[in-house]
Amino acid sequence: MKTTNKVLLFNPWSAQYGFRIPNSILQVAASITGKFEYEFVDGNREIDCWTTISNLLATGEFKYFASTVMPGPQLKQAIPFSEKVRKQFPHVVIIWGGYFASNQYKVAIESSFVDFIIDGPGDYAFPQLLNAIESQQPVSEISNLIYKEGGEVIRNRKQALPDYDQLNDLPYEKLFNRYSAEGYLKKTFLGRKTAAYHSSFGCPFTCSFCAVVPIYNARWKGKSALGIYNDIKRLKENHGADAVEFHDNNFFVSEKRTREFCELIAKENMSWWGEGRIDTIDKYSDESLTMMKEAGCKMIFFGAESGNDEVLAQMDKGGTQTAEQIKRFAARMRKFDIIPEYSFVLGLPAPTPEQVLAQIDQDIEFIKEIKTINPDTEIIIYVYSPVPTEGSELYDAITSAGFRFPEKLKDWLSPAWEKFDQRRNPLTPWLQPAMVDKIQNFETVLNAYYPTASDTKLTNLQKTVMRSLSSFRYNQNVFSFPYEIKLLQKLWLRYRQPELEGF
Ligand code: B12
Ligand code: SF4
Repeated sequence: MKTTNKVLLFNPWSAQYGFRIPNSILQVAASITGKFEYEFVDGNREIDCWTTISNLLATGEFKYFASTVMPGPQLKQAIPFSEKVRKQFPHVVIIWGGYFASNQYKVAIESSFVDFIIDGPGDYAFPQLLNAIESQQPVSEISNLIYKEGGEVIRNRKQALPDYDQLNDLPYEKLFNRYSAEGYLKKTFLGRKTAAYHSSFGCPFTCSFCAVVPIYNARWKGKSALGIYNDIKRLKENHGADAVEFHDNNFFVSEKRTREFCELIAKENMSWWGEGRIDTIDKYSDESLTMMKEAGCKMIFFGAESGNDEVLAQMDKGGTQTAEQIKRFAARMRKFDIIPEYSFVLGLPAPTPEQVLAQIDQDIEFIKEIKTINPDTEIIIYVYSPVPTEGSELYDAITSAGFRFPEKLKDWLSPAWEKFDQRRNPLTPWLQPAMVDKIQNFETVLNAYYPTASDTKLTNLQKTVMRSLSSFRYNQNVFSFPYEIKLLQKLWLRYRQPELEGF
């Protein structure tokens, strides 16, 4: 008999090149493996993605269109495709999950084309939802679920975080049968075939600007070191992976887990990268940092955020990070030859425009100081884009400064909101265009003066030319209209910009 309740798992387009293993839909697929039949569609790997989707749905075998949705570029396919599915295949149930869906759930569920939202981890909630629909049972008891009933938006309670080690194996083979593994294991500064892996839920901190907080409420749960190692070994042995990007929000929460992982991975001769907190890893012993270096850890991404202790206190609730520590830690990492990749968030609200600008200038000076302490430090600059953590001090500040999110799902498709998502040009009322220009021009000059070590395309000669061209501007703080630098960056195209590419 023909199956009619298959699930189409969709990863909307998110990157022009350097496609990553789509761990969100892969993990969701694992949750229904053996229970429901499914097919992957990865917008990054399709030439005519809508035709692929509509051809699959037209077979009549699919009852569910399930899409992961991050803010930014993914909305460009997630929104119009979901709308078209509703129009052309009205019997198909549309389910969204992922960071955009969970954080902007009101605007998404109020649209006429999203039936259910998985709020946070979908590992238990998704199969439960499908089972309930199939057996026509109520969904009111399913945790991590948002839906509409009688015109009212219902947000069910959140459940405890799943135990990563108890989840089904990730169905890599099924994904790689549809899309070649080669297209996902990409060349980076880490290795020739870099895999993307996600090994923990959430984060134990509550930074007031962060999108992880409203979803995980300061909870974190990691997979065991052995579990991570076994998966990575599988990717190495079966597909030749020689490096790993850890996509966890905070890979390094547990020093014990990191050390256990280092002991296991050291013999595999692989390079790896992950995201962590300065105040967490600064507590690691020298022995742990040595183990990490020897086990292949090349670079760590840190939210340095700001060089102002007051701003850090406002942003980093629950943390202990200070400006002094950020500087000291950059020097410490140099000793262990692990590159710190520091991200800064500039342009936070302040009572007057003068104060906003003064804060930007102070952060620029701080970044330059960090570069003097450890020139290898990679700097990533974001313009502050608020995430509504209702009740936080920062949320109150931004709403009283007049900031509002779009009221209709489709409004998120406007170019201005897309830029907002990419944290490049937020529509925040306290930031004047000249301030945004200053931040971006400084970044252009900085990137030219210190070309990023993770760029595998720029030659040493190109780097030297960039540095001499930008040296006057950098040293004299002359950042306006850096057209000559932009021209060169454009010429040597695809100059790597982690702030745009996501990493
Ligand atoms: C990989 C990644 C990317 C990749 C693309 C991913 C892809 N799918 O191909 C790239 C590098 C392109 C990317 C880009 C961006 N990203 Co991104 N990205 C991530 C990252 C690191 C991992 C995502 C992932 O694979 N997670 C692993 C899976 C297993 O976890 P998960 O997605 O949470 O999935 C679980 C649940 O959410 C749920 N679920 C998720 N999807 C679905 C779908 C269904 C149907 C169901 C039922 C359930 C479900 O169930 C899953 C299993 O429990 C996350 C952070 C993170 N740790 O998740 C940021 C993150 C999602 N990105 C973010 C952002 C903002 C961006 C950018 C838009 C901006 C930027 N500068 O970073 C850019 C856009 C760049 C561009 N191209 O212009 C933010 C979102 C913040 C927010 N406001 O909501 C995050 C949270 C990072 C952060 N902490 O700030 N990103
Ligand atoms: S430490 Fe990072 S992931 Fe955790 S709450 Fe802060 S910004 Fe978010």
